Amino acid sequence: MSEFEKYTIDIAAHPMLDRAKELGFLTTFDRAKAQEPRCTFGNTGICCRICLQGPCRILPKKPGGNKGICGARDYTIVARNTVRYIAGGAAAHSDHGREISEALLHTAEGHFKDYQIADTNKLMYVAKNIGVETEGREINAIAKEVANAALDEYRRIDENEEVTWLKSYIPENTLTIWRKTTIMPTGINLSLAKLLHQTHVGNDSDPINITFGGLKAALCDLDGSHLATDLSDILFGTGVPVVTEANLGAIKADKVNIAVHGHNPLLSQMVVKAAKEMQEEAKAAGAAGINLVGICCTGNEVLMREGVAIATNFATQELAVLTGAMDAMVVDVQCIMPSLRSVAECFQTKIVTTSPIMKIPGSYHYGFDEAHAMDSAKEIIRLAIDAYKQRDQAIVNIPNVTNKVVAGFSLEAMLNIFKKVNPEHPLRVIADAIEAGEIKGVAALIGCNNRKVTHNYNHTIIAQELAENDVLLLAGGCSAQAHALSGMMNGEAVQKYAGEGLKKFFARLNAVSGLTEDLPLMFHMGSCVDYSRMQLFANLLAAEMGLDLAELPYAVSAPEAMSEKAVAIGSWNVCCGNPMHVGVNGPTVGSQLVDDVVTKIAEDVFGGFFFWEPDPHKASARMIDILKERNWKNVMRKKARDAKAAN
Ligand code: MSK
Repeated sequence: MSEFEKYTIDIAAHPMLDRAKELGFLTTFDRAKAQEPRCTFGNTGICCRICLQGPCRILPKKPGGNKGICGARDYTIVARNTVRYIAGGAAAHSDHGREISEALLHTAEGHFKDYQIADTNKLMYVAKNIGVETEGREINAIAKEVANAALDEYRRIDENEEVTWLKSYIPENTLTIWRKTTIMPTGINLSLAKLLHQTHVGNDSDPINITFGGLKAALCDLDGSHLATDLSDILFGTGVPVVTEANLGAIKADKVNIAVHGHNPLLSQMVVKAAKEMQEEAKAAGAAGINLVGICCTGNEVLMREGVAIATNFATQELAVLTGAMDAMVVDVQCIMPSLRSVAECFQTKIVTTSPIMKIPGSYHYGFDEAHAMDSAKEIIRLAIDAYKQRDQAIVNIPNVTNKVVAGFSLEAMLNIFKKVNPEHPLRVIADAIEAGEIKGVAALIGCNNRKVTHNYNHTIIAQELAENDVLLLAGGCSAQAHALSGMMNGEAVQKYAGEGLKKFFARLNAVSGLTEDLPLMFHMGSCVDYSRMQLFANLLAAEMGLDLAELPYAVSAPEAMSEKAVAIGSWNVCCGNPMHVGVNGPTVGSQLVDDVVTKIAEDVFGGFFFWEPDPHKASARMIDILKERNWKNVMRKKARDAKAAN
């Protein structure tokens, strides 16, 4: 039994934490401990830091202490803090989408010679969806117009013109609710700038108005994510089922190891391509070749499209370096710990930052140039090969832990499997299973790791209990990686954890899927921008079942939510009508009023709502109850309709 069991349930992490202790390196787990006890003001969102007079805290027992210096009440402070999280998250996702849009435009114009349009079917699908003419036109002309339409989402300043992507993917009745509540975004940049203006000191103090401004920004997150997913598929291909492995054992002692980490696939895809061409250079340096592994959502991107193995997820990124066998960690944007540089100093590892907006003091910065992407990728790989030459093999210590992973389930890949059962109406396969009571519904498992809970524990318990109760699972982001690391993303896990109904459902699909492996316990749909795939899945399933999104037996869980992006993602899920579980304290708990709005009133308005539940057993039980209740209501509605028709 490891002394680190309270930190993480990942058995590969335990020996690495032992090693950190021996080396005197304080990991993120130690740093989290050092932060205890947490400031209750900050922890509940009632600390205001938006002007230089602060920080102001809500101190109800002191005369005048129930308001900030400017007079802002708890509800104003909590609402402002929460929506500023959303603005940060939506800016990150959307800017990622903008970079992909620019890359598609430059590729179509012939300026980015190393990129090509990999999926013309997806291009045609997206073009038709957003109203771009395809008939008789050249591929590059269509791609250019699609890329410009995506960039218009950012450029638009006319407040009467709505964003295109949401309009083309979201059911009309949901759009109507968004319009009535004035949260339908116009331009992404405009909406985010307006929200920061709205929450400036001395501006909006109405918590409801602020919250709805935040929801508009959350929909910008969905819009930017959706176009990022679409355009990445066009540029790099749409995921198809792949079989690979996960956990630190995917790092190989005899190879030049390179981890790709972050979110944006523009660089990592090129590293994958370059690595294939540079195996001989690695061999000339004495290695058996180049081995790529992924961390966080860049890892998910190259897993989906290229079958690259997963090394680990967010909380344990430092541990990949502690193996002593990581020669380079190439990072792009978001979720990259600044501490990576300090741990890398203990070894030969090069931490290579590549984005002008993500540098770590003391690490190696290589400005990635998309116009010469292949050359850039090759230079970065050469750095790793040089580092390998300096590696001390005597100190390499790679935990012998890997698990089989069956992943790569873009929505298109899933539909292709369902089409083998029902070619005309592929999602009828799921609808029939729900209506027959074989499965209770669908749950999307998403989000990060959060040091306030034991690493990967909540993810695992919730997934296992939902599966045992016949809930079909989708997974993405670091949540998907948690399941991959612990061996829950393969066919064997279905036998081990699924209830009888879910087993029967998978058995029918396995009989026709044509895959070399049985389907896994959950469909890994990609990175955190790819949660847009999950929402599209929900939209199509609701249409197939003749339901509104708010009636669909579909729920979402982020058991270890951490980032600002997670706040934005949770918020757009609520706007879409989805029950949204969060396994850590919500940012609104400091104000009863704002908390009631997002956990109760939201359901009356959108059909979706947040619920905070740190106990994973209670969380899965509540999700199952929600799915059962939605199913029961749907049966009652149908009975009422049938009775009316019979009269
Ligand atoms: S990487 S946002 S820790 S899912 Fe997308 Fe993981 Fe959350 Fe980052």
